[in-house]
Amino acid sequence: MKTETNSLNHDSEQRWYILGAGAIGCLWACALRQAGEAVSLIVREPRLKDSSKPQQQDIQLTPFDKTQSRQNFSVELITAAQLVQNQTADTPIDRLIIATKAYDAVAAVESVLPCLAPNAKVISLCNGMGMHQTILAKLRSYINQQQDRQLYLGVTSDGSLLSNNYQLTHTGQGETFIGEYIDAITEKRVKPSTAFPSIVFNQEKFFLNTQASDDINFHAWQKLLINCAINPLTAKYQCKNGELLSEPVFYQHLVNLCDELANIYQAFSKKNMQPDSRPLSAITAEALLNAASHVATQTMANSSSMLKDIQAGRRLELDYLNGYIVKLAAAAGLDCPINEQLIADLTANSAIIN
Ligand code: KPL
Repeated sequence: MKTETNSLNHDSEQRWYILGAGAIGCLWACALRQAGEAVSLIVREPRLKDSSKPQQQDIQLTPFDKTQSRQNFSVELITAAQLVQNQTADTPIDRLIIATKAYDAVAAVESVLPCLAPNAKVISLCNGMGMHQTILAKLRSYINQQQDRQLYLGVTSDGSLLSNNYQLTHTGQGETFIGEYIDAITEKRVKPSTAFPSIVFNQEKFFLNTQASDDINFHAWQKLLINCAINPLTAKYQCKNGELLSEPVFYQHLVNLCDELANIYQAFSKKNMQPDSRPLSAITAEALLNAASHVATQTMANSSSMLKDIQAGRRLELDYLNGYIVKLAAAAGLDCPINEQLIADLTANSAIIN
């Protein structure tokens, strides 16, 4: 096993802060450490041995390519309270990754707002939609007109599994599209956006496949709809992703759900042509079923994040997935009985488990 050496000095220019020490947060931490960047994972207090000070932690990564040996990457674990307490003017956070559950994202960003640099670049790798507008408003609320914090979306199809004690397996080599989030309803960008730190696009140094996108809305919507199709059905039927295609009853449910999702999406997209994006109406029911089937095939032996959440008794991300779609449907005056029934079933189910 290889162990990389970790520089402990706090060179704020090169340090990335990651909110959320789950599987995706840890995967990005390893990729950044391997590329020579410093990384701090912002964690909740109980994850520290001594809550009064930050600590070093090794993450052991099993790479996607099984011919490569396992590697240890050392990162700093720190709490938001410690960051706020110890902040000085010359150590602001200028690179922040949000890798929490969707429902925790706004509060997590708020907890580090006082430490964010005026020109900080913030990227959200969260599933779901409905929180980005609020996050952008929070980022902008602390600065004056001349300054410009930017929010990016990272739409990722990488798969990873984190077990206890920071053992991480990169289970699926996907790709991540990165583009600036622009709230089309309230904001038309006047200043051209500056680029996201180039290290994450350096394919020689950074082991994740990343691509800059000038049409991030399209990727974000596509991922949202795929998650809305696969996640609640696998949680309802307690099945692996691939079983949605092989069990006729599950598959028929998937077909009907994709139909309803695509209808709502198309009604919404006709009303809200995004100024910086290709027309959103490119996703038809058939295209969505194909895309969802492709992802279910690629990840056939995996449990979706919602199935894992329900099995672990955790809160579900429904409000930011199908719940978000239900809100759009209501605004467009459309019925969405399949989505509503799924939400009702899963809410009842997770209440029993909890
Ligand atoms: O992103 C996923 C998730 O589980 O949240 C999919 C793509 C559905 C893979 O399981």
